Amino acid sequence: TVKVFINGKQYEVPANSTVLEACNLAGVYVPTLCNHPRLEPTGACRVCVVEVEGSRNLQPACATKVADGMRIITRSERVERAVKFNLSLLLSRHPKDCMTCEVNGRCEFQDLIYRYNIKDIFGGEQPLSKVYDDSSPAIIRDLEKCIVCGRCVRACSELQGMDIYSMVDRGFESLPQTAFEMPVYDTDCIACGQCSVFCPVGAITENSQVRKVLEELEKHDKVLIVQTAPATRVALGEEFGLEPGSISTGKMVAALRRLGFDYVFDTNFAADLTIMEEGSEFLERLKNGGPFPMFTSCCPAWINMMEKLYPQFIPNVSSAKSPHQMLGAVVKTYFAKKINVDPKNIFLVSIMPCTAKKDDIIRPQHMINGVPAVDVVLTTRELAKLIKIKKIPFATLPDENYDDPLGESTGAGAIFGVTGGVMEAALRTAYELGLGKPLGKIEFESVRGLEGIKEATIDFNGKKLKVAVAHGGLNVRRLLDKIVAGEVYYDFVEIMACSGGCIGGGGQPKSLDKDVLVKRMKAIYTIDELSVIRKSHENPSIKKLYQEFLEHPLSHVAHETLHTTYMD
Ligand code: HC1
Ligand code: SF4
Repeated sequence: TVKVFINGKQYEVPANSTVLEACNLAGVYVPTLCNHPRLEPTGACRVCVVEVEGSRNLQPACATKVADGMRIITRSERVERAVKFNLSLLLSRHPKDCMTCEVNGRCEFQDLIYRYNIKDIFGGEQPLSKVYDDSSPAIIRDLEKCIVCGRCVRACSELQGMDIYSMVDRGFESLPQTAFEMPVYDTDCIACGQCSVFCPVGAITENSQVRKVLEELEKHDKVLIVQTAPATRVALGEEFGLEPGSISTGKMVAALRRLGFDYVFDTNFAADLTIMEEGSEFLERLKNGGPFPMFTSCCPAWINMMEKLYPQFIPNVSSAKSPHQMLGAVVKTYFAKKINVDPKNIFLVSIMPCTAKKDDIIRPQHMINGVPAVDVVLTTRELAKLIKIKKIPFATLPDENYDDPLGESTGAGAIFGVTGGVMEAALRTAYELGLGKPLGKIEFESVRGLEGIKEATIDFNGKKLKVAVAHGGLNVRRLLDKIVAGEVYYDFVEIMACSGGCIGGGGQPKSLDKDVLVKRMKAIYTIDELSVIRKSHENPSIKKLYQEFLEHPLSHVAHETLHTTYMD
């Protein structure tokens, strides 16, 4: 540690801290905009400037390292004047249509403008960028709102390894642009939405369907069904002021009923169903000799990446649809029949931590007898918005349960929401179904945690299975490149395009908490631990669904309903 003085008071801070981290540790407020605790600092926006004794110029706190004995001033007239000037400049080239902005009320820039009482001193005469890109079903880029912080560029490159954007200078104005200024959907973009989660303003947002869902809820001329992903329940509360990692499953279900949905089903149920199919597929491949590695298929951003950049792996990816598609397919066949309603008159919404799922639902392979299996995907953020618009008092709602028959789930289904979870759930079931004997210990610790690439060797009745788990596009690409080069061999690989898996999805609440993924991850494992049943094949509702409709895993009807194909 080193000693620093902040506004005259002495603190001890880790020697490699930035001035910003030191101030945060000391509880001293420093405004930030381009900085994000999960991205490399750049000092671009100069909103975090401070005085450092011995330096002539103000220094960006995010990009300045502490030194022993450093004297830092965060509160002075000079600092205040600089912060206000920098904010005024940004505001002068920012539209003033906050009323209709997707992130109104949740905008880091708006908060600073309010806090520093910035008036539009330049009169908003600067020309605004005209880039409006709604080519993607996943995200919308409205670059007149861009404040050039570069967080989207860094998220897409540093975390996702996709490099879709770079800062292009156009006179005094730079913008995060795609190569040749192509519509983002025509690039290699995988629709993961990380750029939208890291955008502090409304320049990149999910392609919102809130109005569409409001309209359906108000018309209510169809049977309205909703399903919720494993990872939404451990993050939704953050939008209502709860700590990251708060589990709000029961309140979320209650809110969805108050919104007017007729049935609230659980994607976790379908995660159990996925394990039945995918686990059985893996056992088949073990019998038939491959192809290996088998890759998991539930992450649609990974599927986009695979089809665009690694099409040689098409035969390797499990043919199992993702859980929310399986649930959609079961709703529009089995359940429609059960309630005697034409599938055309069912409107199914998936609440997902993910923007790529918005892209996934329009794949032609996912049509069920001429209707889409899932009609609309809302992100966790959009659900929060809907709940707020409808003035539902989230924090004081009672805990309610999911509806039958597609609402019962196990701990194995729950852990789908975190990196390593699909692998662990699949191993729990493949082991017991394959070997016909109970697992001693059902936790597979070696595939847990937030390390980017995890490997394990599992003893499968004498056969040593090599498995790997990767999450976050950059790690995924590193692992795949090694597999392509023949440097490593695995039997089974789980891939999630976002860091942390779905808990860190592009549709999750934005967070400036650097430990947000750890907190959400812990919540997911708590749900597993508290579950009475923790293996997918022991889910009674799954057993019943096979008895009444699907016959057995990989049956003809299961293939027709629950499996898919890929294309390059
Ligand atoms: Fe996921 Fe999945 S776990 S992909 O990470 O397989 O989005 O939460 O819903 O479908 O179950 C996301 C989460 C989600 C699917 C499941
Ligand atoms: Fe990059 Fe993902 Fe944004 Fe596409 S959606 S530009 S891949 S961060």
